[in-house]
Amino acid sequence: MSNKRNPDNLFSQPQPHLVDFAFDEQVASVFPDMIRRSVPGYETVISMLGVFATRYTQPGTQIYDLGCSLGAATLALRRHIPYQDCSIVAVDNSEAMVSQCRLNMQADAAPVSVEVRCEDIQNTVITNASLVSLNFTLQFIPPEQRATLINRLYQGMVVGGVLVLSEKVVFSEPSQQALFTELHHDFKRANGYSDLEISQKRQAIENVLVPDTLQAHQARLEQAGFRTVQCWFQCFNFISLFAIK
Ligand code: GEK
Repeated sequence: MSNKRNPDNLFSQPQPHLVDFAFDEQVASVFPDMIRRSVPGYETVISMLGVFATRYTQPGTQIYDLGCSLGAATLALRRHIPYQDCSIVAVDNSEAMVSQCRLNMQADAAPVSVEVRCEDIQNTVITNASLVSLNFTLQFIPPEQRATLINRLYQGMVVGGVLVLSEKVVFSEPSQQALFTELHHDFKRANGYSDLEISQKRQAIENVLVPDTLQAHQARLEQAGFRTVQCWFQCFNFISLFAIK
């Protein structure tokens, strides 16, 4: 991964006509800085994907990183897959993300092959998968289409395979929701974002990133047929689950 870390100041100036957030060229160029300063625990989740890869990938299978952005999760997986006959399919529907992700994969020397595809993950055919990563991506899929996607992932996985699902979540109890939102904003403030940046980003993303509750995620995974569903990580309103077929 390139060490270049352009600072995210996309929302630092007042924007009278805020448009919905999009993963365009501008966002791709500041993305590593943006996601680390915005998602509490992001680095931990990325590095633990390597631990899941070591334990759960199986020889001769495929590994999918759905919503790969610049490939941080892809690289964590790639560097820890113990079998050289595995291959990774990394998918994102943002052209700007995919072109930089391809360069990041070329610059990395790990032996497992990676195909980076520009497509909607809802159209990605999943077969012979021992590990699927949805690292902060399902939250961008329209809520009514999420169960269909999770069911399809389950169908395309081998027995014993793992789905790692990381998400921003909401809480059904209003005071809990308010408290975790405040703590998340405190985290962003501590990372140098101003109140203006926090509020403009919040407005721009609210129609685009639609979080579910932890319980809704667990129920959806269980309904798809996963035999073990565990929440292994939480930092404020960000969680990660793993589900074994
Ligand atoms: C990481 N996993 O660094 N099809 C394909 N890609 C999509 C779709 C879709 N329907 N919807 C959104 N995306 C990464 C971080 S970021 C999370 C993932 C965030 C892509 C979108 O283009 C973006 O690159 C990614 O999902 C979400 O571990 O920005 O909060």
